[in-house]
Amino acid sequence: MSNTIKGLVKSDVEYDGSNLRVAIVHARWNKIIIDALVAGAVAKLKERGVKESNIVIESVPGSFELPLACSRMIAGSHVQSGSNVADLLGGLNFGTTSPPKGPSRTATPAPAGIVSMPNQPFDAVIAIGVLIKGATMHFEYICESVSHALMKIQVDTGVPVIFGVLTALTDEQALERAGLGRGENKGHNHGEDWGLAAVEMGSHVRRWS
Ligand code: DLZ
Repeated sequence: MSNTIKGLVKSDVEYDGSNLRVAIVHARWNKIIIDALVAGAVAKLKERGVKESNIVIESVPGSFELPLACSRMIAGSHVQSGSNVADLLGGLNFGTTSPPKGPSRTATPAPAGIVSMPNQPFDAVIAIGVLIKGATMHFEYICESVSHALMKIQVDTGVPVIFGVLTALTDEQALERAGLGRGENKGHNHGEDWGLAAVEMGSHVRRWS
């Protein structure tokens, strides 16, 4: 039994994601940790019934770029394309050697491995980044501005933006929050919580609308 009062209490309701469309936007800084978090989020989305074809994944260089990417993806284009889940998991070195796919913004027929997505608005967006404190003030500025900007986007648009940005003081803290701890405590993959939060919030917003 856990002896801590901290943490997320599991919901009594199993939210159904089978009609939801969810975007994941992730930074590429600290990629080993990012990959685990994205995989955790995707696993929970799928566990809740979100179809692979309704999960769109895009990458940006760093966490500072997440708000703009979320904002533009929500605003959306008529036809949006991005890496599908199978491509992404291949790019995460789970068995294939296919190169990671970058963002794509074309409305022309998609090349092999890129799927054109139906024009259904996103029910939730998960913004995933890993910020690890360094020697300068960069960390503080990026943490502050990104968290404020992501909150503003969800309040302004009414589309839930799940805050999947780890703000860790050490490498070890970040690894543990992705379930990759190097000691006895492997930690917990917070990406899983973010996947569940996206389905819960996406479902709530549909009900509230
Ligand atoms: C510059 C920078 C630094 C120092 N650290 C991180 C980090 O730990 N995690 C992260 O996601 N991005 C970092 N970046 C990159 C910025 O987020 C951004 O990509 C660049 O400043 C370009 O706008």
